[in-house]
Amino acid sequence: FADDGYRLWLKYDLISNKQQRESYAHFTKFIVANTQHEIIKVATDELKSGLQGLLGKQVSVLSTSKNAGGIVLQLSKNQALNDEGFTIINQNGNVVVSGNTEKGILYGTFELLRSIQTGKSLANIFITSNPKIKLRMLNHWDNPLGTIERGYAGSSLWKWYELPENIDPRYKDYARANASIGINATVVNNVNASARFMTKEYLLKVKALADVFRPYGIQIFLSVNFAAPKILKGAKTSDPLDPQVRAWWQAKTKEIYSIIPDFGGYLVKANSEGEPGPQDFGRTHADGANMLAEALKPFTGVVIWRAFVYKPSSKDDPKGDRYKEAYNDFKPLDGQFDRKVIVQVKNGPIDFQAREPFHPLFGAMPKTPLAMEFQITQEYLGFSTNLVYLAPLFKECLESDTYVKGKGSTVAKVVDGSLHDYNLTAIAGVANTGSDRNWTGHFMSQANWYAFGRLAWNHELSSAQIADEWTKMTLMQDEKAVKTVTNILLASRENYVNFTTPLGLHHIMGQGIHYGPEPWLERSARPDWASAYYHRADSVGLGFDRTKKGTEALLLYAPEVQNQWNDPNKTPLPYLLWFHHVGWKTKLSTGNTLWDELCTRYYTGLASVKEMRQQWSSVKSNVDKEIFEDVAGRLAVQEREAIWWRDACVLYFQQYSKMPIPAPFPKPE
Ligand code: GCW
Repeated sequence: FADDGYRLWLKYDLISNKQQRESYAHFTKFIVANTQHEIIKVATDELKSGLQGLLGKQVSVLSTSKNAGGIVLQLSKNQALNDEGFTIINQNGNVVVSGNTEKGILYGTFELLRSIQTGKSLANIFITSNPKIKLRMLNHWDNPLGTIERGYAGSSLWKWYELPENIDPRYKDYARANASIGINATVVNNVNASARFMTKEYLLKVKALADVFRPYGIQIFLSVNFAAPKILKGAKTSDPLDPQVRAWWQAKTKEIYSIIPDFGGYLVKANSEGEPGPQDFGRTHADGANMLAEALKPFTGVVIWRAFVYKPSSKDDPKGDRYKEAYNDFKPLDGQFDRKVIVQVKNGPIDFQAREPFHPLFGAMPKTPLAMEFQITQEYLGFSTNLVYLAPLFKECLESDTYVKGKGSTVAKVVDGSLHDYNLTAIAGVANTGSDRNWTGHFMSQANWYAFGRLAWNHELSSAQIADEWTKMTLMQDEKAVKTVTNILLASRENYVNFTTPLGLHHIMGQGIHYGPEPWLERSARPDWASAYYHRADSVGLGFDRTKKGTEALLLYAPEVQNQWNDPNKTPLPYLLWFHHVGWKTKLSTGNTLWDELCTRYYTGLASVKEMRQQWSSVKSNVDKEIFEDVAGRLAVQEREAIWWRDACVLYFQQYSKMPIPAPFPKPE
């Protein structure tokens, strides 16, 4: 039947190769599982329906068996496993999936299905796997009225007005998809939070979702509006040091746990972009976070406090730079946060650009657990008309070396707690899901949801492996076609960087909407984006000097990192204009002048989109018609947009460089 993308990577279509099917049949004569437990029950159901689809056979579920040739789901006491880890081994002729907890078994079951979906042999299967990070979460920026901030895949999945009575079956499919990639927590409402989510009316709706997610090992969190006590008329103020306010949060938290006993905790955006926060009362972020931690003390929940803060900087301050603001606000608070607090930091210092250096807070707060916040939704990466596979972006940040405890002090090690012995560890992805039939708008963006989950579980997986898995599970098995699709995926992010913000340009997109080019923004700039803030083009050159001569943002990093980026002649080209104002005629390592290289990137970026279109055409016969046409159509839009970006940026910057577009490139139309 026509595939509309709804089933994501959990497609379970019949494996076409008969021999392969039979090799699996050998190990799937029965399933042994204790289906009394709700988590084991959903694992078993998934396994049954997966095998039914993939192998075309109905497998019965037994409570015990002495025979060989089946799949056994069992609890273990294995010291090599953490709470959610699992092993899959071939033992006495059975494929045995074990975990020390039911959740471990659930994740192991999905891994087993993935092994079959990607054509791996079960004969000598031997897998031990532990998640490296404790809380692997999605952050939904979903509003109570059904819109999604920066969402490009329709409206919210959550139908608040129908809840709690009506349970959309899609909630369960959402939970299945997340569990299959190890996501174990979700924040269902926007960080620009409505206080409404703290009312009993809404808590009952949230509970209905929590009940659907629980058997899939997913905990619910809520974003809170810091001014909720006052807004909901529970107190005269929302000052975190006011006893009435503290009592309000304590009572509210108690109420939440009486409704949702395994509630995960609070996510807070405070004193950022106009949201209320402790600084409104002369208090610090630590005062605010610690007050909520106190309210959560009797319970298991935690406070996740976001570090995404910046304020309008004065046009006249030559050192003013948004790059430094979160660092300046939070670094001095290291050591002051309650043990229940995690500070959540975006991957880069500005805002989810197509390429950013890692955030200088990573490694700078050894006494505070820091969570990673990635954005899966493509706010600055072409919404859902551009094909951009994000695993390379995520990996680039995770693998960056902070050097704070010598070489090898990667961002990943900060986030997984191994560098500074953080106990609480978390990673969040701003979700790209919505009510579109295929969940993510652009069909290929499903790969980004998938990749986020896989990397949250194990940041050591490669972008290529994840792309390969996803493609095989979601699109096709044919080796050649798989190769073509994974090539498209793997090149896509660099292509996007090239035709939008090459060489370390950033934040030159349309104001407000964050779509398309608007490098001329400074002419109408918001005060906080002031003074040609981000590209700083002038008659001399291009780029933002963040060295000692400039805003000094570079000084926030360890000396080894500064050394990598201090000297414009040595700075890797992808980061060049992040840190330096480079003369138009300066020769780069490519042999081109800055101007010629800039043009080359914009032109070749466009050429690479044309190439992606050709590559996609070549797999037409391997892809379901509906999906093929949809992706092909979006790639055509992407080409139009790449022309738009190229022409806008080349012509705009040419006013400053006053140099001709180099041969052999034609003039923009
Ligand atoms: O990226 C920016 C977005 C805002 C968002 C903010 C944030 C939720 O443009 O829409 O608000 O970041 O992360 O808080």
